[in-house]
Amino acid sequence: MSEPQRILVIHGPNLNLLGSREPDIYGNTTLEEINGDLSSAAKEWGAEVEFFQSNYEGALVDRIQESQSWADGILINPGGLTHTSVTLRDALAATGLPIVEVHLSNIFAREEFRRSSFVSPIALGVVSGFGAMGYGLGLNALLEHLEP
Ligand code: CA2
Repeated sequence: MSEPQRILVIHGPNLNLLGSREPDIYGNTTLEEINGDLSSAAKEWGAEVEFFQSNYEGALVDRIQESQSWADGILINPGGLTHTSVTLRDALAATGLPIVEVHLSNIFAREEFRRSSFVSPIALGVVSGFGAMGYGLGLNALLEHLEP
């Protein structure tokens, strides 16, 4: 049997607030529930997932850099840093790992400033607008890419 694929799941700034505010935009599911569902799906698909959430850009960069030594891919919702951070994009690109970008909301159907992403050009693909379900879709796509 082949080794399990190891995936780092990164949640950017403010995503720790999920389920408590703005349910009309981001839904009622908490981050804990999203991680729980992803853990179950990963188990079913024979993969291993590790989670990291931070409100600090530097902490996210450190975790991404460190993952290069063990991870096979990264699933990330960069939160607001999606639209602002060259630093986060550089860290992701430097790993050389396949990246899947996830957004709960459809960023293309919202304010103008949300319609561009620094991460998308270096991502394998983007899932945007399907709420919490998007994380499972993104993980599935990432694992299929790693082991078709
Ligand atoms: O749709 C997404 O997943 C976003 O990445 C979420 C970010 C936003 O800045 C992006 O444009 C799109 C915001 C994350 C903050 O999440 C909150 C959740 C609950 C209450 C307040 C903020």
